[in-house]
Amino acid sequence: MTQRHVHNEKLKSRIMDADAAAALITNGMTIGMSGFTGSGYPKAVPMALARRIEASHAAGDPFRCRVWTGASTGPELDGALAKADGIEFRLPYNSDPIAREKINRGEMDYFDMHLSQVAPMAWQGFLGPLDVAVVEVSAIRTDGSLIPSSSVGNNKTWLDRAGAVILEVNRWQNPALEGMHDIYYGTALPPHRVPIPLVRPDDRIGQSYFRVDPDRVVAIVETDAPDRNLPFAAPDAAAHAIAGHLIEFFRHEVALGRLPASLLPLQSGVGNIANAVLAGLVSGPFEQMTAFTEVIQDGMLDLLDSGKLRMASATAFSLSPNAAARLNADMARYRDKMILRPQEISNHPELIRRLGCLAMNGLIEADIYGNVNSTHVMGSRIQNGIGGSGDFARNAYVSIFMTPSTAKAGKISAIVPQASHVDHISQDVQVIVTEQGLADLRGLSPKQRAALIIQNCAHPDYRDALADYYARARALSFGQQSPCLPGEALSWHQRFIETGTMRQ
Ligand code: 0RQ
Repeated sequence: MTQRHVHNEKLKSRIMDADAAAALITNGMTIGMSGFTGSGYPKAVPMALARRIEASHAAGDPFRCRVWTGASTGPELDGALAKADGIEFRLPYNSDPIAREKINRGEMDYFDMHLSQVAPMAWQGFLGPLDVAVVEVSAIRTDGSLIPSSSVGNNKTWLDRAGAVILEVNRWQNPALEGMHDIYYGTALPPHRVPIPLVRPDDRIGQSYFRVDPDRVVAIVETDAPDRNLPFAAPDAAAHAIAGHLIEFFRHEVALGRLPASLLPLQSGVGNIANAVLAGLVSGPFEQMTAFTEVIQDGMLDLLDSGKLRMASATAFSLSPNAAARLNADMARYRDKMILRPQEISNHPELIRRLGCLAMNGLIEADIYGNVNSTHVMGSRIQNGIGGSGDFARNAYVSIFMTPSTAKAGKISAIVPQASHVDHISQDVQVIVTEQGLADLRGLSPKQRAALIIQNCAHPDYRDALADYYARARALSFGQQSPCLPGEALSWHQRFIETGTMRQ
């Protein structure tokens, strides 16, 4: 195998195969892995580690690890390690189905946390020691500095904090990624923190490379494997309707002078609805837009290509195979319009507030007062995690949540009397959009919100049941600020568990 992506002479001597590198990891270690929304995660060492763990189970001497990442990874990491029963503890975000099952069966501890807080908490020492970093990079330069890969995530922190460093140098990653990244080394803990000097989404405030202490690099593994790039479903009618309502809302805000004609920096969650909204903006009236977000997905590339989006700042890519090929074929051009930063910067509450981001995220359910559940089905079963939605929702200029009005082929209403779990309190939720319509909740009392959400957002199949509940809550509730009938509100969910449908 050619070594053309490892240019530092000293580090060349640490090249080994994945099995030899995985053998350096021992029982109970905490591993900081790269990876964010399926990009830039290590692909060979976790698989080798999973094989070793499987063998250790077979030999009756099992070991398990604690795994920290940027966000979700891919089947070669979370999937393989969870399948081998090798993860004892996981943070901060997971979307792998095998790991999800383990967590929901109570066999894996999971700390679901705000993505902006991972690096600061690691530095504060709140999370315990970090034994080893396993980080994918696209190349090692002559001076030993590292060219980051297709995600940045928490890699800067893992490389600085870990006792030992294992690097995967992935030749599949495009060399033209060099120069796209902006790695800011100016963060510090209180009382030494200073303002972050970023005032526009396109500001570059750091350097293009990670630094690493070469003496702590214990292994380098060369790989040549693609990221987990999943196709997006073509937007359905609901997604188109949601995009339409949202674009109409933005138009209205511009007309009232509450948003500039180029809007404000966009943050868009992951998933098909978010992608459809971005696609809708391609034919919308807004020009010279910017994005200050976590993830660059297909819709962002389309917006860049259309010329409507001037630039995008994020921490990772999350692309379909076709979009990844498009990006790779034209990386040098896209590089000038994109910046990948550490997630403590891409999701920094102070920057989100200062820039005035328009936050657009998905949800599992919202209640009639606008409390949003983004994470737990029926209040107890984790879907993915809060991800960056909390970082953005609380600090955005306008905090928008969007969802189809029903889930599971219409059997479940996404609008409920009382959320079975709350990630985003009503104060952090300013607009809710479904295919039925949009509820602008800014400045409204809980009772005003309830009337609007039921009327504008609930599916007609559930509107009467919600209105009936609300009327009885108005009559019978202990208090009248946020009228509620707790027993009945929770039975709304119970009914689904018992009958498989909420429909009467
Ligand atoms: O289940 O996969 O078994 O069919 O939840 O729902 O409809 O595919 O929607 O992909 O947009 O995800 C909130 C999970 C929405 C996502 C959430 C079931 C549904 C399906 C997924 P199946 P859909 P989406 C930036 C911001 C938190 C992180 C975040 C999320 C599955 O948006 O993870 O915002 N958000 N990050 O059937 C029962 C309901 C349900 C339901 C949906 N009411 N009851 N099941 N489902 N609603 C990105 C990052 O931070 C990385």
